[in-house]
Amino acid sequence: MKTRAAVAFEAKKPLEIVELDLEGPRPGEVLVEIMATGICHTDAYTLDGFDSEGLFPSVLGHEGAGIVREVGPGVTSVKPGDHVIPLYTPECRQCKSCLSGKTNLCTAIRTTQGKGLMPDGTTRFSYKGQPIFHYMGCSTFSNFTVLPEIAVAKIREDAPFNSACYVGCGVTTGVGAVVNTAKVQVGDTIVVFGLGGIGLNVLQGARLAGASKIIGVDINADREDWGRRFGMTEFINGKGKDRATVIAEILSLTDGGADYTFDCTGNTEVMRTALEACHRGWGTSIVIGVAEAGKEISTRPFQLVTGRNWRGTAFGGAKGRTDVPKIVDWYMNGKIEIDPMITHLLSLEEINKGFELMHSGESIRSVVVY
Ligand code: NAD
Ligand code: AHE
Ligand code: ZN
Repeated sequence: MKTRAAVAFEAKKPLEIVELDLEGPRPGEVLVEIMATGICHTDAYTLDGFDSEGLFPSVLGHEGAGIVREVGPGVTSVKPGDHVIPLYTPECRQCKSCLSGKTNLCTAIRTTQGKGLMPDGTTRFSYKGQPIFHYMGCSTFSNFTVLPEIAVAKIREDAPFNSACYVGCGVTTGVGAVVNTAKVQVGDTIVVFGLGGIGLNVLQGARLAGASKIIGVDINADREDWGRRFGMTEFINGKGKDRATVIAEILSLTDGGADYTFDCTGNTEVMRTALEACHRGWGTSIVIGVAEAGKEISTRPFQLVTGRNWRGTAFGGAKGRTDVPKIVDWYMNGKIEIDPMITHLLSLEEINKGFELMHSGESIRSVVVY
């Protein structure tokens, strides 16, 4: 079949809207009509050439929601007509990682996914006879896409696609980092660095968990109002401030350091600040931001010797097929908010504008509606 898609032909170039050829689902795969997709900073990072796994030409996008239109042989867990969210972190429930009960990082198809291929080592997309790579196993910047069955979460049918798509990455990553990874408890103090599409969801996760002090740090002053809207109690404008100054402000606000800090910037200097702003003896810093290829984190080992913990999280520690439908329920029941963070609705033809709005700091989340 044919599908309209925004293709990343080259790094650092705008996406091009073209008609691609798309092969139907093979055994264990499903064809999904994507109804809406968010634009996450990770898409921009890959498009900008910062991803060590970045491949071109490819169909980016990993924050979608849609409807199953066809299933391949052997598919039993979903059927045509089901509403689903694609999962860049699948859940096979059979691999060593899934069975461990210790991680959400299913490894069943990670190798081929990182090479832009379906589990059988081939692509379903092509343009003028040339293969086009998949991205994060999702490729939601195409109106139709093919996914492994283990990489879709079935969701309730009354959830609007324009909002539900954000659960495919940003909402789950931010809220999940608080409730699954950090397991923030009532009364804990937390600091969020970077109040964008992910950071605001960390804030609302902390509010949900009953954190007593919720500090936000950003270099964009406009983010103060945004932060307060989602539970932030104090704001630090980090623009022009060195590490020692930001840490001193946090230590003074938290009686010696935070219980949990979260990096939602991808900046390795900020990651260090986030670790060192943790309380001596027990504070834990959680890396959510994705750093550019080649970047490394550093700190004095004494920071760890004296009891600070450095951790990371992908997809908020959520097990996709199990947890994503629950997070959609949380939204539908009013336990968490999504709609106010979706600042721009765009057509596929306007998708490059979504990247510009992100880079200029004007948007929280842009959603492309097909
Ligand atoms: P975004 O562009 O919406 O937000 C980034 C925010 O960080 C902005 O408000 C920006 O002003 C702020 N910022 C930038 N530099 C800063 C600095 N030095 N100090 C303080 N604030 C600073 O991006 P997003 O979509 O929220 O994504 C945030 C990061 O999380 C990205 O690195 C993205 O790749 C990553 N991410 C990781 C996961 C995961 O599973 N680990 C999932 C989604 C996104
Ligand atoms: N491909 C990059 C790493 C990118 C990365 O860390 N991705 C996160 C999700 S970001 C979503 O917006 C993730 O899930 N990581 C775990 C995984 O298995 O990819 C690189 O550095 O090579
Ligand atoms: Zn993302």
